[in-house]
Amino acid sequence: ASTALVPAPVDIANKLRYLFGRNGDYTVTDAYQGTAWSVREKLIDSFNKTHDHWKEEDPKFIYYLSAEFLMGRSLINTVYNLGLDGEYAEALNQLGYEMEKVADAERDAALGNGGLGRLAACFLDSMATLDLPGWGYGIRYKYGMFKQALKNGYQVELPDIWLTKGNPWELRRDDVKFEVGFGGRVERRKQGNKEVTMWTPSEKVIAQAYDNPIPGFNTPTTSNLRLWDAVPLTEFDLSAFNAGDYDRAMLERERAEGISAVLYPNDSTPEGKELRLKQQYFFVSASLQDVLSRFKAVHGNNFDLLPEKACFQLNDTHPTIAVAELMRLLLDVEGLDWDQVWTISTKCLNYTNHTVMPEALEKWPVKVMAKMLPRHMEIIEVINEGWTKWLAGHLKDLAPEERAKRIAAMSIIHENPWNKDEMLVNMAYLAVVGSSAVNGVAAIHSNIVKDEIFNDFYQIFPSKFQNKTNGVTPRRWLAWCNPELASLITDTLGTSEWINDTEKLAGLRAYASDKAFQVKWAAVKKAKKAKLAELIKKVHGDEVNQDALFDIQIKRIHEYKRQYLNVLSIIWRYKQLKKMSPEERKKAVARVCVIGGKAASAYDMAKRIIRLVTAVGDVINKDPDTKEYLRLYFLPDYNVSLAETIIPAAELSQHISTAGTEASGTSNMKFQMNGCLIIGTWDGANIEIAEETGIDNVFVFGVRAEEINQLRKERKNFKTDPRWDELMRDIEGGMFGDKDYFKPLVDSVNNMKVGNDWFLLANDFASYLKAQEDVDACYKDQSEWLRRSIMYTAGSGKFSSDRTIREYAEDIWHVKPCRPTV
Ligand code: 26Y
Repeated sequence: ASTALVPAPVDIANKLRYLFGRNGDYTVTDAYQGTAWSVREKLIDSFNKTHDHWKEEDPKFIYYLSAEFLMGRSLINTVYNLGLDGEYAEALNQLGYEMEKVADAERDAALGNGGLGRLAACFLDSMATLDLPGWGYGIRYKYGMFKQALKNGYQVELPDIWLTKGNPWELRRDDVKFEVGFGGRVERRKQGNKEVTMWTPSEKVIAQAYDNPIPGFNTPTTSNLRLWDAVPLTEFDLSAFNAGDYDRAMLERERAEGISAVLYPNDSTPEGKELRLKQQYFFVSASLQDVLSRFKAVHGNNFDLLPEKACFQLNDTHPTIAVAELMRLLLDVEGLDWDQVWTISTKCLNYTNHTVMPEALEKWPVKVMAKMLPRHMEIIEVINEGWTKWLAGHLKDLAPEERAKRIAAMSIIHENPWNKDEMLVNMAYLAVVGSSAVNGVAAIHSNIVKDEIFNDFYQIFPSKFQNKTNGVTPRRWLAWCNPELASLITDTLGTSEWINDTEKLAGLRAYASDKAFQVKWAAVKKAKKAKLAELIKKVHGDEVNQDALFDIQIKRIHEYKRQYLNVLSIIWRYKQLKKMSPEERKKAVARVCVIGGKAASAYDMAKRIIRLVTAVGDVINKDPDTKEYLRLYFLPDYNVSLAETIIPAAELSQHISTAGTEASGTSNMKFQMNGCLIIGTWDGANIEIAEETGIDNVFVFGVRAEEINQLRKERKNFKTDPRWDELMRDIEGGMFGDKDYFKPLVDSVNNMKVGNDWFLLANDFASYLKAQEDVDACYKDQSEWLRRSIMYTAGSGKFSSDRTIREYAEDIWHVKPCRPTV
């Protein structure tokens, strides 16, 4: 029976009584657990209804294959998306709790590193909201992204133990499991007059499905994120235990569980670890087997129909082994021929690139691949043979050397440029050759994809290449994380339709200069700033000036994102304040600067940058001359939930990557939606944000992407700004202590070292300081600042992931909405 008839407060108490053995005297965590387990049932009702409908209609599905889904918390999102917020807020009130506090007891599901993982989560929200038949597929990591703590100002990493209290947002599917094999050998046998290929893996594990229902907003649709857990085969094969081989069985358990144990905490700095390839194959194989088994249940062996029923989006190169796995399943298991399979497979697959950095494009040694996935290595070799042969024909008009050079440059299997004895499988090339569409994630990035990274391929298949500018869900990133601003917007526009149609936010432009409206707008920002101030107080014990400009940079710590440049400008500001008289200081714009983000555990330079932030903060925040005017805090353990508190409070956000390096950025869109001004380079989605907001409303600085190559060549002759030189001497001289530890940081941007300052901090330094002066001048004119702030939100319509997903659905997936009837 449905729980709909049980009043929510009773249902919450029932859940606590029967699932947790609690009888009154609840803690906040209890209140969360009871609420979550109660909401879960409504979610499952909606999930079942949707899937019954989809089963009946049999529409084409999109499967989003991603090694990462950075979901964050679910309670608030679920009750709001299902329209149960009033009912549960009221229920909790009756029990003596406040929804917001209760929601705070939930642990983040942090199964992702950063932008790429969070994008996947936003996409799921939009797919469900748009009623698109679609699932996410990934790995149910037992440990997600590490928790970051600070010890004496240095990053330390702690395990993310997120499942210990159970997970009300998932459903284990005991009837959905698949075998996934590794290693072993490949043999050919005659079967009648046909030769068949048999792969006998030396190792097998079971992929066990867990479903995570994804509620759409303002629709009965609830879709699904299916995550795979790796468990040993012996669990299901009692004879192994009966044979008395207990030790071996236990070892096997450990080995199997190792596959889904932990998310690799690297963002864009790949480690060629075999376990990572194992993870990739594990989830890809299970997902493809799952899709094919459902397809066969309805359409039998009519595989030519597959591209009309299923398509897969490869979220970066991480799931690219799907090209070979789909081929293998159709060739070896289903017995189709190569040509037919190649046609089907390329029709079903599409690839999104998220990075321009060549070192972040995955390449696996042929040796590793041949050992772990011998049949796949064979298939890739055959694909590459066919591909290079086809290329030779296609390029027949080129001079022989030129042709050979071009073919070598485009070969999926090629030499390791740093080690001539090693051959590599280039996963990005495999993805480009093996799929129908290839896209970048912002206009500038898609151009770099076409003109630089895959230019040879673009020349041959121009129509394969597309742009799909990223977006973020306006539900989580505006409506639910900033309900105060959301009600002001709804009251002003006279409708809440903007939550489904963000283009309606443009209606706010008419109020941008309206004084009365500006006052209300400012009051919301002030309330959100108070919340962030509370958090700073909790973490650092300091009270901050809530009238100061809240200046934020939150993202993974990376040299190309240039948090270091931000710190340099903060030090410069500090030095200027020190020189001023107390009277002069009173005229300065006060700032509270916040930096947050995790450094990959092996990324030494990024860890030094974190230490520089904390060391500079220690000096600045204590200085009685300046502490009224300038603060710098590092907020540890930046994650989705922290972002939901920080972003609504931000007045200025920094997106200052070297032009041409940040594929898109997505937090820039979240800040924009929340009326936060941007200081940024002409990079990634900043460009499109500036176009939508009005370029004069954005603090743009720095060199352009087209200039970068030349400037890098000339960097050793670059005459650095005297202020820059002074700051380098300060850090080197120990102004912030730890001189030896900071020395490599200073060296990394030193123009006397050929090839150094790769990210051109020194080149952008002067124009950055100038842009910061413009920020101060603008902030002094609060009415102008507020006008711009309103223009940001008003201009953010384009950056809803609903728009992005609609474009994917129309231009790449060709899937159509399919809404269950209520
Ligand atoms: C190979 C492995 C170590 C690896 C793991 C994670 C490589 C890359 C990543 C993550 C990349 C990532 O998050 N990229 C970001 O994707 C966002 C969504 O498209 C972009 O907005 C952002 O600019 C880009 O850096």
